[in-house]
Amino acid sequence: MADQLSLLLDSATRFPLPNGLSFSYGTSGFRSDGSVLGSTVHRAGIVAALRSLKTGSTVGLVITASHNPVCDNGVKIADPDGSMMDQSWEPFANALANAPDPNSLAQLVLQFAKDEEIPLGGGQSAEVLLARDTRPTGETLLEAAKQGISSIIGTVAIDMGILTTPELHWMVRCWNNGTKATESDYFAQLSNSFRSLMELALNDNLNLDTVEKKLIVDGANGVGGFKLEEIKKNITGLEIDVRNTGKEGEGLLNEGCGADFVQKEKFAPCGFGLSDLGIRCASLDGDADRLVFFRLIPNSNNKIELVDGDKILSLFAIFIQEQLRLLEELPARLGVVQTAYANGAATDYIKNLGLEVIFTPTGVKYLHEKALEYDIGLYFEANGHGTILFSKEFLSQLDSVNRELSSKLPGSKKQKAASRLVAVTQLINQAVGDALSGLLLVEAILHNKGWSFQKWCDLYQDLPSRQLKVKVADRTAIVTADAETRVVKPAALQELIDIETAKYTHGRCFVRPSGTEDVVRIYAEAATQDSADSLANSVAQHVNQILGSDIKT
Ligand code: 16G
Ligand code: MG
Repeated sequence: MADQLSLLLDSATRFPLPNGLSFSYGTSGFRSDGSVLGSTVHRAGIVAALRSLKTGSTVGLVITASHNPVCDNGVKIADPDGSMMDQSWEPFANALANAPDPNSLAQLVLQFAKDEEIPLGGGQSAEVLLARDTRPTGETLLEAAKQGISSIIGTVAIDMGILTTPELHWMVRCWNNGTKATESDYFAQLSNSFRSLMELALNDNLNLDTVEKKLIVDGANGVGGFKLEEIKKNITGLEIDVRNTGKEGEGLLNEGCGADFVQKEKFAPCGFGLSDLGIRCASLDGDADRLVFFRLIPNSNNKIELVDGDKILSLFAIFIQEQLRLLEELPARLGVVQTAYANGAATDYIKNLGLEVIFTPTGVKYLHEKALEYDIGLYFEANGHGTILFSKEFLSQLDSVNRELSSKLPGSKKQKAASRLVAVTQLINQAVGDALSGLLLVEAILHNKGWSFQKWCDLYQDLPSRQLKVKVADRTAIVTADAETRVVKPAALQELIDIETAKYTHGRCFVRPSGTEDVVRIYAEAATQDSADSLANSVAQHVNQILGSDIKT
């Protein structure tokens, strides 16, 4: 134990906490300006090493700040099944990140290890897979993570290179499942399952000419674009043109481009213009775990028609439901998970399909956890992060149904439905929302259904909505309940929101403290854009009056 203590002290001395700063493991890990994150990433490395020791499995650590500006960076930890680190460890991660000096850091580690019965001293080995995105601070921070990991005796860091966030989560999951886990395995799994799904559309008497073959993808000048360039080499039936790949001269990461920009601004990303009119387009965020689709509106100065996470979710739900309907021998409990940001029209549409819809607070970890409760759990945030989870039992039943149908009724509708479901389970990332796998699944579904982009857009009409953000003295003064749909503190605020909302047809409004920025967010929805704007504005004013703030959009 003496060796462990001195190793920790030495290592921590090289990464002192910057003066006057504090760090918090927010909705998706630690995030801040990349230049001040050395100690935080080093300490996240220690947390990851302990997590691996505790679980007796390989865990992951990824250095990225997703859709944030290029100067930011961040770090988050993936659990052995590829999902986000268990929330019960966040308080320890926070305490460690803010330990004022090497001594208190070492004491925290030793105490935590004791409380959690984590074997220190090298008796048990541990493994952390590492990845980073393309940010300039990534390389130095990766080194900090490696040093944090190796400050726990017996732990090995394995650098998987520059990856999308979902690739790393996928690798951790495969590594622990004992299945192939390299990047080329990931590419092969995506392109093979995509090919299978596309082939299942053949001979279905569909007018496949209605499905435009061309897709233009905005890579946000991040890591997803150049990965897609690799995947597309092994794909037929779809012409993918990747823009904003982050190559020299193509622009800065997430600046005027990327899924977050496109979804919030409802404008085409840079590099897109008049010549793209009528073509189906998609946008990834900087670390490729969010995906939205769009199309330019003619004569509108690059305004777009947006297909957000809600509509991707709806498309996936219809497709899965259609296959299941053909397979009465395969009963499955299908659940759809959304957050309060889901457009009311989307929720109504999905409920009208006869599906169960449940709500969780914002943040992938909450949605993912709920979706695991179903045989097939579909989850999406409106911002484009989501996936489909299949339970182990369902996967094994599907496998046997598929085998049986393939031998007894090859080529039948039922057999094709089973094979389609099998392909979906392989194409969609079971660890976390993945823009690249989601994109290919959308394309394969449109192809199977013979649907044009227009047909997809027309599933339902979004209710007009408005989002505002307000900077307040202390955003934690707002406490919400019921999946963030109601404010419980300060109680007077919810009463005012109710009064304002009641003034509008189809009015809906909620207020929540952001988990990633020092602001309070306001979301309002109503029958017309003017009413949604005015509802959001009046609620923002109430927040302003009650908590003291400046209104920002
Ligand atoms: C993070 C979350 C995302 C959530 C967003 C909310 C992950 C991987 N990402 O980007 O799910 O929608 O934060 O941000 O969990 P906000 O709390 O600032 O509104
Ligand atoms: Mg992201």
